[in-house]
Amino acid sequence: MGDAPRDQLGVGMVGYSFMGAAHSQAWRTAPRFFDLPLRIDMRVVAGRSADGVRAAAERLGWQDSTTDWRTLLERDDVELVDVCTPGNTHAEIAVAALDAGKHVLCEKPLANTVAEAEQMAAAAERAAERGVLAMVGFTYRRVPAIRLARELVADGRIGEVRHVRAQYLQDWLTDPAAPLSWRLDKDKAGSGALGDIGAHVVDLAQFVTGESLVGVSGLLETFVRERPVAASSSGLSGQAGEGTGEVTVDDAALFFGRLSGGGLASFEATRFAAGRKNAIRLEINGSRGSLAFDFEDMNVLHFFDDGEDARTAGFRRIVVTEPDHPYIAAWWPPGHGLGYEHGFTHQVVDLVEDLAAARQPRPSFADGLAVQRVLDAVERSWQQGSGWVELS
Ligand code: SOE
Repeated sequence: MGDAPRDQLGVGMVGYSFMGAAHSQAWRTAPRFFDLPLRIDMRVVAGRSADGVRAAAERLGWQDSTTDWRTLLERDDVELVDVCTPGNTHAEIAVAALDAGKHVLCEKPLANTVAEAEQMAAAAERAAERGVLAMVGFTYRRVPAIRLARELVADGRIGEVRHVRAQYLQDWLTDPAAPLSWRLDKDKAGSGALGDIGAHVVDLAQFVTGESLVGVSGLLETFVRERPVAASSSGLSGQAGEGTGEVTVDDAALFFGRLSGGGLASFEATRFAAGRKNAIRLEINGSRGSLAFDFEDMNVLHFFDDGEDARTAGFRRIVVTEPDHPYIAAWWPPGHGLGYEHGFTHQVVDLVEDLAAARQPRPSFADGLAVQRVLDAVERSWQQGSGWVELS
């Protein structure tokens, strides 16, 4: 690139809570550690409360704020809209932004229903014909150890995939006094643990193996059906207010499926795994070896090579902090490790590089729709007594 001036990427973000803060730090940090082909300009953040959004703009580093996300679409200095709102608003905002010629980054899961996700994927396809691109934010794809796992599978290091064992375990709802939040409201979130965190492991299983699920069977459970209404909330926690309300989503989801290559996959997503804070566990057993990952030790990937001398073979603990590992060279000296927020930063890096190259970023809205279809199939299976549901 030399010293030529870079084209600018003006960003407008909608929503400024937990995910908005995570995305803001990524937009701020990416150009400070990576040599990006576009100059990121954090133009404006939108949110419903005038005071709240003004304070968020100040705190998170946005130049301007607004209470009306539609104004982002009218601004010539906004080239990309980053959607960090609850799922029930994704389709409306993302479709309007794409139709207005803005690139879109949309938080996961893509939508609350398959119908909305289809509408979004169709809008993305239309927009792509005009060079306007869309991506869904399955950020854990950008964890270096996960990216390395994908490379090893693609290189044939574990052979044909026989088993995927995927879990996403959290415990922020074990206390029945934890108040209701939008994540417990079907109208806003679409589903509970299934869509919020199960979606991540479905995406990871398909991403790392390079295969897709062709059918599933599932079981959902809501352990605590009534909770205090929230007087206020911040991130995943909140203050209980007066009275109680109904939990309208699942607390936990258990499902299994078959992969397109013939392997078997099992999934567990729960917010009731006491002591498990953000345990994303992925184990893949192939015909030549295995891989295992746990986000609670996110800088490590375990690798077993079945071709090794049986006397010394065993799971190898690879510390994924070396310059030869994905994304690492841009960060700290070898061995110093990364955290939760780095996945979001890498997401921005990959997205900006794809936009500059006019290349479809992945996961695309079509990829997000594929995950949505799996979530929907799990729900339908549960409604039909956990019967098998085919995915085309
Ligand atoms: C809550 O379960 C949550 O914040 C998810 O919504 C995010 O996608 C995940 O990264 C962390 O947990």
